Amino acid sequence: MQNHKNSSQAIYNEIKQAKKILLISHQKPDGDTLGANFALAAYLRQIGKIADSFCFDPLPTYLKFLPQSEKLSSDHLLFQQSYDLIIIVDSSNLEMTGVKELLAVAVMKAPKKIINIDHHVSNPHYGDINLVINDSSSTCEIVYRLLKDWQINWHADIAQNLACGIMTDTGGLKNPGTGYQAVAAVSELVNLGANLTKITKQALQNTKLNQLKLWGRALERLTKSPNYSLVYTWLTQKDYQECQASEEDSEGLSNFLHILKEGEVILVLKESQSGLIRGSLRTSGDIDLSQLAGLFGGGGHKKAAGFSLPGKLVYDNNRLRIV
Ligand SMILES: [Mn+2]
Repeated sequence: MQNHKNSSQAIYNEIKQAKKILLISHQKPDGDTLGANFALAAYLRQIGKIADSFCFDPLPTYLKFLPQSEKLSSDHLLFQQSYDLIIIVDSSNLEMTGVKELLAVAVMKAPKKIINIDHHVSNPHYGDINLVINDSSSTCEIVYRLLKDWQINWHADIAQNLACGIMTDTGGLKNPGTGYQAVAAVSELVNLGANLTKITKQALQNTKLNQLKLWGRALERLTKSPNYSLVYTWLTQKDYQECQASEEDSEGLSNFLHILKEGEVILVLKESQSGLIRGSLRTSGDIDLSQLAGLFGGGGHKKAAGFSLPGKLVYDNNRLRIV
């Protein structure tokens, strides 16, 4: 915790000195990276700073309910502006921002510090100041602790964004990454104005019909490995086409499979259009999946990780093969 307190103070000092701050979320954004971004931006604007929120990809429709989300920009021209400080949230490496090169150029032109706030185990501490807490449920939980340390004046915009990040990254306070701190934070955020019903309806219970049909195919194929405590399933490009679903629609499936009683490890293999097979691993057990995913060149968290391999999925003679 000593480390956390030191970084917390260091980050506060940098913010105090800066006038104009750029906040960056990871590409293909989720509720956590954008919640952390918008919460920090709301706080910074409150204390009179200029804060710009950036994400390589546009705001997903299901997150449009987040306060101050309308200010999110995907404009690369932002990187030509002069910022005093850059804060990157929920990105386990610089590649995840999608703007690694633009960042490098911006820092070279006018040196400025990069603050890295994240909860991924595989984060290599790429920032000048790094606040990486692996056992945090979410980046929003870390930002919550920061804002508590700084004794800010809370308002509902900040609370709603942070609660959304914790709720989405923990699957509604249910997945194994959910600790006491996450539950306590959400409880207090509700007291500070967060609306959990709205977050649940907008960001957690928002599965589309075609998406469920696609998941249905994967559910039908669920197979328990005879040798390992592993349950796996798969989706092919044909499945996406026949269900009129996009690759994005398979997201959430592996988290959903946490409801399974059997299997310590859940593996979902998905054929992507790019010729890669993406694997998502989930566990409720005491296994470090980031290491397992690492064997295939992937990474992630202890309880949730992923990897990609070149190839296609073929199922014949009751066997699934990668060719
Ligand atoms: Mn996260």
